[in-house]
Amino acid sequence: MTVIDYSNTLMEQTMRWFGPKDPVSLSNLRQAGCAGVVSALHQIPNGVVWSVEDIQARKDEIEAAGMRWSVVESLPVHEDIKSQELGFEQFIENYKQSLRNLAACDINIITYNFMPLLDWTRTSLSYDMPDGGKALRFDMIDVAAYDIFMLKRPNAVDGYSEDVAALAKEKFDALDESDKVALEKTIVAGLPGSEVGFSTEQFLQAIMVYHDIGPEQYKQNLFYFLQQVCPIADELGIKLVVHPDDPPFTIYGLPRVVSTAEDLDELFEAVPNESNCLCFCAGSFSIREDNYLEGMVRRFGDRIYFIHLRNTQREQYGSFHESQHLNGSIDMFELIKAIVEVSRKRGVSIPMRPDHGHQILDDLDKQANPGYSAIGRLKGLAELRGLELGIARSLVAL
Ligand code: CS2
Ligand code: MN
Repeated sequence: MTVIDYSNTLMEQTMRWFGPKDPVSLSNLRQAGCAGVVSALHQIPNGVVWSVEDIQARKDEIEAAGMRWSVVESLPVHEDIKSQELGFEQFIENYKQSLRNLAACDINIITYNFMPLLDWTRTSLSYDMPDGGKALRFDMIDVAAYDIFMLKRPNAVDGYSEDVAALAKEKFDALDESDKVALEKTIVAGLPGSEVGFSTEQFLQAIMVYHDIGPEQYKQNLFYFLQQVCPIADELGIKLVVHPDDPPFTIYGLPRVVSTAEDLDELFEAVPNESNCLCFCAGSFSIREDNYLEGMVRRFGDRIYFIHLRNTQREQYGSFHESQHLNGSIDMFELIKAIVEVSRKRGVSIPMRPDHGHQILDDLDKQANPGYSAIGRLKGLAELRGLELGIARSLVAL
């Protein structure tokens, strides 16, 4: 009997699961073809140690659904560690303890980011695509309008070109009160503290703390954090994979540290430990035209332990939207080819997840975490899987 099974790709196929409250179930993920799950203990406040019991319970739940817990995304870095606020050393100790507890449960790929205040930033979570689907979008004019006229950050206008500032003024003048509330709500949606409700004044105050720190010192804060935790992670066999800045340029004058190949060179030079690794988020890096993605995969290949694949379409003035997985600014064929080559050379299967998807079909009538609807991601994963299989097989044939 001939059985042709194309389910085994070189990259381990995973999707993110936000835990029992996620409207997309583990069985949905399994049906999408996932072998692994990317998850975090979102119920535990940032900075508090993850206990072995809680980790094991999540792991058991995932395994009972026929998959494995491949990657933690994220074990968040407390804001006080980023700003080196008095008492931050205790949060570093807590971080080390969570790493020990994760290793005790055999979980060894841990994602984090080092973006001050905001995780990702978008200005629309339901941007209409021509085919009727909805996508996430970042509009530089909206950001400038918010920054200059609502946040009223001192000298904010100097950070934008004259064109952008003029368009922002026009836009702001046309917004009514409910538009303003909606814009602010979307902008702070990526704030780790957004659930505790940041007022505009508090947000501005928090931003000013990072202005005072400045980009050079902020980079040193990242290196310091890693110098403290990496030796423990090395011993535990853990890979700490940093997620790049999203978007990879400054917004609200906040410092950026993981946006370019040069940043990565500096990061790995400052902290050469083998646990200091990278989550290669194609979508985030792709926002900068000067990031040559295939080259970055080849150059930092040995440090890549987790991959996010999504595409973006760059627009005018630094705006962008999340496009279909195979169409956009990234040449996904070239990128996956580089990943396949690096994986083969290293003899490893790197976990990969489709990072976000459009809301399509039944997604449109359902609530999900922004970017994490079931069908849009399933479509993305299926397309990426097919492309990878085609590339892998033709590379063997050549
Ligand atoms: C993710 C990030 O949803 C997303 O865009 O890629 O939120 C990512 O999980 C964090 O930055 C990693 O700490
Ligand atoms: Mn990502």
